[in-house]
Amino acid sequence: MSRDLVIGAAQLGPISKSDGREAVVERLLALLRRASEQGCELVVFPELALTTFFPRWHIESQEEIDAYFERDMPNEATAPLFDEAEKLGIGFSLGYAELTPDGHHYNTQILVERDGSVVGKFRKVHIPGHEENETWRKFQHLERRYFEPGPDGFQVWRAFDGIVGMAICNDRRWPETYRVLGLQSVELILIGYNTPIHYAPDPTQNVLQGFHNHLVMQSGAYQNGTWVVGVAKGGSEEGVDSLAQSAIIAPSGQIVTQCRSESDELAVARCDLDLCKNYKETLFDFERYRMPQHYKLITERRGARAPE
Ligand code: ING
Repeated sequence: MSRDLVIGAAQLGPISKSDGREAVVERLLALLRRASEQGCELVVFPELALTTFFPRWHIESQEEIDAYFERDMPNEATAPLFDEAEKLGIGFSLGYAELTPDGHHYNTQILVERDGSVVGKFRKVHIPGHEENETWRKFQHLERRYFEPGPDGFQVWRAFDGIVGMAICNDRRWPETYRVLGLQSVELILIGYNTPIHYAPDPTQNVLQGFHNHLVMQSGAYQNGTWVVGVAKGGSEEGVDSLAQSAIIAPSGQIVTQCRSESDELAVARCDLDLCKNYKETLFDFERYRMPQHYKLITERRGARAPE
């Protein structure tokens, strides 16, 4: 048996501060149309895909901050993307900054089915970086100032004839993300990211960014028997270099396709969701082999504690 889904990882190059959403949506549309020509049924765009990565700046004015957020989805700027996708019969997932009617700020990713219906929204759980302006840094990473953690955790949805979950950027570094999705029988995890190459708290990690990116996503895929699609906004954006290397990863943990550039690029793979069974029903048969009575510390304890 096979349950093939053709997926496009739609990597973006940099978005300047001065780029309007309309210009960005034109780039998304170009990738969407290319994906359609290549037979894609699902296109995955990166985290915060409509604007520049604004948490790199300390912005004083709440009005200026809120201008990076979307109050509705779709809205005027993104309607052409939703309309074209529906017309082409392609589903997509898109990351953006969300300002809810009751005033919550989330780092959000939406999933839309091939018929244009909204499957669901995921709000980033692990918010990285710092809260206060740290002037010693070459650039800021103020996600913890601008975003609240998503209140709904990690959910899955029945969509695209499979079981689909989402995670955003820093979420991908945590094994709990994949496991919580794995325990809901996830078959496909969609992840967008913006990862600056320079890591100010420990620059020895700079040279390892590409390795760590693939390390965590390949491990998460293998250890839970799921497909993982990781999509970057990469390249040099407002003077900050960000990792590209978008990839589609099989339940074996192998990368089946990967972007080669740091700009707008589509990487396509035919993903057989039935391949998940090879892992979920053998080595990682959770019901048979997991020992949750020995995993209690994972939810009981937040920080590590050394023995006396
Ligand atoms: N970016 C980062 C990531 O985990 C981060 C978090 C912050 C990395 C600072 C390096 C330095 O890739 C996002 N957008 O979560």
